[in-house]
Amino acid sequence: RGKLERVYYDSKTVGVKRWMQVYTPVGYSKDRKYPVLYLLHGIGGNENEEWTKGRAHVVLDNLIADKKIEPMVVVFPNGNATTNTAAGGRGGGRGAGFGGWGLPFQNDLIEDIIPFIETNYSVKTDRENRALAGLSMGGGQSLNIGLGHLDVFAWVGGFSSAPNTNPPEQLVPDPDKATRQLKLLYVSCGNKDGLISRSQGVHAYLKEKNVPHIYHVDEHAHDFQHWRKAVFHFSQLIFKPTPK
Ligand code: FER
Repeated sequence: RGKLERVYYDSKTVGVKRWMQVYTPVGYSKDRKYPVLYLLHGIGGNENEEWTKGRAHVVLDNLIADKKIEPMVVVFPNGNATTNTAAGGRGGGRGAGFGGWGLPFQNDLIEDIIPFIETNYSVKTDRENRALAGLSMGGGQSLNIGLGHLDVFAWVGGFSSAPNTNPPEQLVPDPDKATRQLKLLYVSCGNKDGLISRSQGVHAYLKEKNVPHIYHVDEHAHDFQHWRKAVFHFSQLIFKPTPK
């Protein structure tokens, strides 16, 4: 089993100390450097530690034990970057521009969280060793921020992405550039999920523009049956020779 710890960091973006959970794999050692997956929760999450309550770290433990994935550091931030550190989910969630979930979280991730992780953990610091994925609200954030920062992330995944997802032509304004830069773009949703039209729209646009991606639809709804499978699948594709 790896280790989950709560760490506090100074968010210059928000102006307060915030916290996140960091998973280090079994045998984590400063003698080696690890790739990093940033994994974002949904609107009901974080103060409830959504991904880890959903046992995502156990899925990763098992895949590492089976040598199916690279040992990696996984960061579970709070995706609602407001001064109310207890807010997590709905607090400020649906305001104009989606409150703390929009630009504030983008800045918190890029300017505060990633530098904190790269200073305090033994990790690789190039784009091909950073992945960004999330569920629902966090799926929308991952597509928005990840595709908007191809210089930072080479692997991007949106699971059951919510209505905060930018329109596809805004997500990928330059299909050739995205095709060149991305190692993986993964879009998944359950076919019983009321939000599936967002994922369908992204997939249709990517297909039309010939941007390589994985589009995975299963039989689940907006729930952890889908998300556990998504993280099981996505984590086995990242930090490896490109599946393209
Ligand atoms: C919405 C429906 C769902 C919405 C967000 C969600 C902001 C997010 C759901 C989740 O994160 O689980 O209309 O608008």
